[in-house]
Amino acid sequence: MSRNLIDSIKLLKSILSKSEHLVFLTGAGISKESGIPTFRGYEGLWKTYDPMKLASVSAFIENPSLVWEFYAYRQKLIGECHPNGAHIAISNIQQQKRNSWVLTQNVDNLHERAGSKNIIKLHGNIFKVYCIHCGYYGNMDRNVPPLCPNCNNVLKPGVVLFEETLPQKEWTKAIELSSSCDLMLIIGTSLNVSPANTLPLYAKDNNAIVVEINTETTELTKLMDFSLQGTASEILPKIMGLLEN
Ligand code: BV8
Repeated sequence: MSRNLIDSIKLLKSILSKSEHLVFLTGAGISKESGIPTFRGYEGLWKTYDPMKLASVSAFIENPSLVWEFYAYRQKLIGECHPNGAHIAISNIQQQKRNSWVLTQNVDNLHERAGSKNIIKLHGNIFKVYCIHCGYYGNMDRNVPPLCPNCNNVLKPGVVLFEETLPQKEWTKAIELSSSCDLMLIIGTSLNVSPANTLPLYAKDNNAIVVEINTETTELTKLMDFSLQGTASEILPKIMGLLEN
């Protein structure tokens, strides 16, 4: 870890200790070191696949079997992965910052499995299914594509697809928390996808300190108070360490 990065992290010590309303905003990058591919950037899923053909509502209506091939592949892959040091560090920070929340764009449940509390899943859960015809919501079963037990239509993956609005309750809560936080740690997200990418703006509007932790710069790096360049599993345990000393 570079000297500059270590010094930047140290500057966060008093900010983190004083924070009373801490929010984590996470994306696919935090799960990369658990073996789950990101969407964009080097080796990203969208370099190989077209998201609008595999992860959008129109794609699901037009060709549900193709969408289910993609989601069954990701369910299998994610099912074999485990939380990494970054997920665990967030869970440990939350032990000391009881009023902190995790707003995640990820659908892999790794924050839950790392022991985090107060989690808002902005884009749903890949192990759930939903019926767009009758509203049935339940766990994925072995059949691909799964059929609705109520009306026998093909069920949709329990994730928010492109062209699909985010769950109202979760979205409203995410705006409320982002608008009232005093510190937002933004980890492993390209901030490409709306409306999740507007949450740092709500935090900034409330004069919160916003910190980006990413291996690259993003669309909003210029907006950040701190931009810590490195991997989440390297940086988050160091940030957790600030609370211990
Ligand atoms: C909505 C499904 C209203 C779940 C996902 C034109 C037509 C239609 C829609 C739109 C349009 N233009 C804009 C839109 C809106 C659209 C959108 O934002 N599109 C973008 C691509 C332009 N948004 C929507 O459709 C949303 N709904 O707006 O409803 C509406 C209604 C009708 C019509 C229009 C609008 C729904 C958004 C949710 C879509 N679902 N996935 C799944 O399969 O997972 S999005 C997908 O991207 C994932 O959910 C993912 O979470 C999300 C965001 O990506 P990131 O998490 O940021 O991941 P990414 O790979 O991009 O970046 C990883 C980062 O990590 C990188 O910066 C990398 O540098 C970094 N990194 C890598 N390794 C590490 C690391 N960092 C730290 N450590 C490491 N080791």
